[in-house]
Amino acid sequence: MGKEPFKSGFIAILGAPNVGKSTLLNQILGQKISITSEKPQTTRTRILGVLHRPHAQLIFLDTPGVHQAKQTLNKRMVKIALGTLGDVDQILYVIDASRPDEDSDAFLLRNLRKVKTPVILAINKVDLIEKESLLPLMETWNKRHPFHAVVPISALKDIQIDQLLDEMSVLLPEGPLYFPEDTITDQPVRLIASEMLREKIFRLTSQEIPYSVAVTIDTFTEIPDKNRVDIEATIHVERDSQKGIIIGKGGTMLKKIGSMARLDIQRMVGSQVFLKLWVRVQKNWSKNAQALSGFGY
Ligand SMILES: Nc1nc2c(ncn2[C@@H]2O[C@H](COP(=O)(O)OP(=O)(O)OP(=O)(O)O)[C@@H](O)[C@H]2O)c(=O)[nH]1
Ligand SMILES: [Mg+2]
Repeated sequence: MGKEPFKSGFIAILGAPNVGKSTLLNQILGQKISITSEKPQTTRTRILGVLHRPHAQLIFLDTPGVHQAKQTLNKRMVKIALGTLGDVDQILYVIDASRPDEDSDAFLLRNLRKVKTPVILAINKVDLIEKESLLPLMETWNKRHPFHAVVPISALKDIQIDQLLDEMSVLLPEGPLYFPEDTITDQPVRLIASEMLREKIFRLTSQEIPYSVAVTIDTFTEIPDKNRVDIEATIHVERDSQKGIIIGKGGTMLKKIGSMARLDIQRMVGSQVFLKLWVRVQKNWSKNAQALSGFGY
């Protein structure tokens, strides 16, 4: 018997906003590196995550949800997502079985046709639908694109994720070990920390607030002999009124954001975390090209 070949490659996770792309990446890795929320347009940048299997290395690129964007920030997000198309070995296309997004999917499928990259379709959130509606949905989608495989899954409930990984591994080309065995992501810890903060704001606030917020880490100081990390971060908003909402009555909202984010960051760094937060108004940053680049978008 010959030696089993080692397979590896880059896989872009693409789909409409809110279909569960980041939830799926976290479930695959068994670790939270990409933030999630019940609101669309949560992910703003390309998030890399590496899965090590016995005979394969799967390198995932989580991307912002693709939609027909109008705002400056959203246009950049879509550009980032579509920009992965040509550079990957495989595409994992994710849809939400419980809620069609015709416009976004039609737009994304048009872009998919321009590349030759093989595509696997993951029909996510099957935990939310009646069993009988799955087969017709699979048939409809099979007609829309020559997918290499169609796998119904639930990212949240961990249903059929192993089957999906098997399909993806088979389809990967033979290749090298791109990342050392202990690499999970290329994102610096402080960047993930800023994202954890942004996630809490996405989850705790409503209307335009989540979309008017960017977070930067000002200082990140490890104090090994105290097994502690001290972090100072700034929450940037676009208007004075938003600053008031983020701080909340008597500072309650800011406290809530801080304590929830602290738990996530502590789990990630494996030590105690002291978190100090500031709120700053930077007028209309989301429409300003220079400000966007400054925030890494
Ligand atoms: N019931 C159910 N909910 C899910 C599943 N997967 C994701 N969700 C939920 O769907 C919402 C969106 O999940 P995200 O992972 O943030 O979606 P996304 O595709 O990354 O969204 P964007 O980054 O905004 O494009 C969250 O509330 C998740 O908990 C699933 O399999 N079942
Ligand atoms: Mg996401």
